Amino acid sequence: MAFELVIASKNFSSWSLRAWLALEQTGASFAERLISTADPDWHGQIRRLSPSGKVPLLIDGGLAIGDSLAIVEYLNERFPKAGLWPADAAARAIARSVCAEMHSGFMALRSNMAMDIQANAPGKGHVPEALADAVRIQTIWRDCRERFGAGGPFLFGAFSAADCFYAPVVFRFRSYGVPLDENAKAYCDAVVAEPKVAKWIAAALREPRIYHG
Ligand SMILES: N[C@@H](CCC(=O)N[C@@H](CS)C(=O)NCC(=O)O)C(=O)O
Repeated sequence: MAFELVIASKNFSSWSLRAWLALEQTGASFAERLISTADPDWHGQIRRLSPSGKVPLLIDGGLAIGDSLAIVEYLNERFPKAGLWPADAAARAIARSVCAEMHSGFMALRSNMAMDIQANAPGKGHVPEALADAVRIQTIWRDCRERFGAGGPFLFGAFSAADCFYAPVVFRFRSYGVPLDENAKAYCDAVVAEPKVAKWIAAALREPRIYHG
């Protein structure tokens, strides 16, 4: 049976993006169920579908898996050849570490510079704490690229779960004009040009820019 992925609006839902990119990377066919943040009842719609009250939610037959990181791990087990995690053990450990850091951290960046792909608001949210998160993220990117990135333009060379996890940050940096070093600029360019990511951006740009809080 094909997968179903429940997500929220592509312009705004950063956690949805992470799981969607990972699922696309597997090459599996899936149905997408998008709950629009333009619907005043979108929170209710999600709560009625998802035990955690959050998206993304991956449905695989009778199994409903919540949380982007758990979804990535499940997909990696189902599709070990999809390259979600790097093949090299050291690279894989660091990839998991930087995904976990994204998953549990960078609260200042997340709250002051929410993902909004359509936004063009340089300077918005540039509070010191959020800019400090941006500096740490650029250090992570530089370190991954230098140590593990020889095989391609992404954090671990080929596109991996780490890029799924940091793609929303790329959009935040672009929307809010965060100052970037040369390595980060090149990485951001590579991410937005990646075909799966470009497909998501095109869909996000077609959406109404409405978010009922
Ligand atoms: N830790 C979760 C976070 C999921 C999350 O916060 N999702 C937001 C959308 S980006 C959500 O479902 N919000 C619904 C609501 O707050 O009602 C994950 O990694 O998937």
